[in-house]
Amino acid sequence: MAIVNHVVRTSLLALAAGLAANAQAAVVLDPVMQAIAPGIGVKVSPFATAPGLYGPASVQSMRAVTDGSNRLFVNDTRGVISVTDTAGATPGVYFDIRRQDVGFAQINGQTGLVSSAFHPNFGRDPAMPGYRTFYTIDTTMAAGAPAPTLAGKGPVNHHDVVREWTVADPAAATATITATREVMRLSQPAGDHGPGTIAFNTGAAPGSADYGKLYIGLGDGGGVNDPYDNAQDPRSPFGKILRIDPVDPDGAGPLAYAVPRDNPHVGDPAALGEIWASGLRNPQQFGWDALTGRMYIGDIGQAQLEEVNIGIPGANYGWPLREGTLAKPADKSLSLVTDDPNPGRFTDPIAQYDHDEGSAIGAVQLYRGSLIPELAGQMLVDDIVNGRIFYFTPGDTSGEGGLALLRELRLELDGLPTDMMTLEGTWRVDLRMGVDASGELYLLTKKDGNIYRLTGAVPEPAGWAMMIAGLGLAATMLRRRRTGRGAVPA
Ligand SMILES: [Ca+2]
Ligand SMILES: [Ca+2]
Ligand SMILES: [Ca+2]
Repeated sequence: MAIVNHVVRTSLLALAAGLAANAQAAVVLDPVMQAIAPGIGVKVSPFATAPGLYGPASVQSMRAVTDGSNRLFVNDTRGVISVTDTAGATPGVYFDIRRQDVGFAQINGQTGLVSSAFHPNFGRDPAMPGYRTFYTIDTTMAAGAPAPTLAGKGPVNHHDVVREWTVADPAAATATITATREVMRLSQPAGDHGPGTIAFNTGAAPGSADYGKLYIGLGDGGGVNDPYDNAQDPRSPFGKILRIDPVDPDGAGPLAYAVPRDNPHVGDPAALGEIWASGLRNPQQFGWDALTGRMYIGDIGQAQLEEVNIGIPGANYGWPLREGTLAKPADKSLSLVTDDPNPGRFTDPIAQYDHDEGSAIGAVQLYRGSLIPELAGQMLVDDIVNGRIFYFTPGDTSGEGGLALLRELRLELDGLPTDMMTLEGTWRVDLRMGVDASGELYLLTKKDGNIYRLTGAVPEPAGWAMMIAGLGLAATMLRRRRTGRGAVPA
């Protein structure tokens, strides 16, 4: 077996891999050869812990509302939305879907109350739509459930349901629900790679085309290498980001939302009008740059590569035919990548990292806060599993393959270098990120509901000996602080 640079060229392997159509196809063993180097350091500070009503809070996202209250709503997939504020008020339970008669069922760690989105007018202008509404996506069992609005290809494992909730008073500390309705119900073929994020483009101004449009990120419906061929099927909602107007156009009838006329596939009978982007494996987290309005999508990879994509209406990000900037064999039993070129119809990521560095991309968060000027305009991403945080300049092409060059964010707690694995005391941090209305950054641990805040930059790194000593020391100090043993300087 010959090894040329970082690729293995062997016709035997290519044939075994079902790659005979392209005799030149080469398996790429190390898609990104350059290791991610350390970059700037920031201070991390414990902020709050979400209340664990049904076991440790499984926090997957945090939403700021722009009603001037500085409230932060924290989404626990076990069924709870809790609320704190930028001052770090002790989080209280805002909403508990288990107390609503909707058939809620958390089947595994990728299901449950997966995401929530507050209407951009929530708590702002009582004369305008959305003043008292927020939206959630949750999972229910399929047996005995209403018929789905949209169905993925393959068997039926469970349903994903987008719901609208109306509250009595948007300023209240807990949600008193006065009305609810199903907006959309989807049948999903497997238990994983389902809903990730639902969100409004909070940067869209009232009256603009994107204002009040709800984006719904859906993975490929589950399994290895999209076994039911959902992501490339324009009639399947899975492996897509959908965009809908969640307002029921007639207040009755089967369709409880509208398809925006400016969606990219409207008028194409071969495609669902709801589809905004396609060819995604598990776009669990996406969001917008508050300054430019540009959308960024993280896509969790299978074999080798974790992606950051720019959101473009109508774009096809290639899954399961592409992973990162490389190709995937048509043979679904193979989890590997080859160097076949992009045939042109797929949109490549602007940044990627490989599984030498991590294994699943979490947040994609463009920093527009003011506490850390060193990160202004930088895109921050994290690896869900090991909790490492990387950053890059969107548009930079100085990395391998003309993509952006990633650096690793260094963390310090109370003046001591640390990292999220050490702080959380686990090999699986289950890290996500959130942002407040001022653009400041928070770290969310889905494992236990701990929330941290990034509060400023730190000087250049200490020596290695200091770093190694500091890793354990910072964690010990944090544990003491949490258990009230021993004063720790603020
Ligand atoms: Ca590598
Ligand atoms: Ca209707
Ligand atoms: Ca892709």
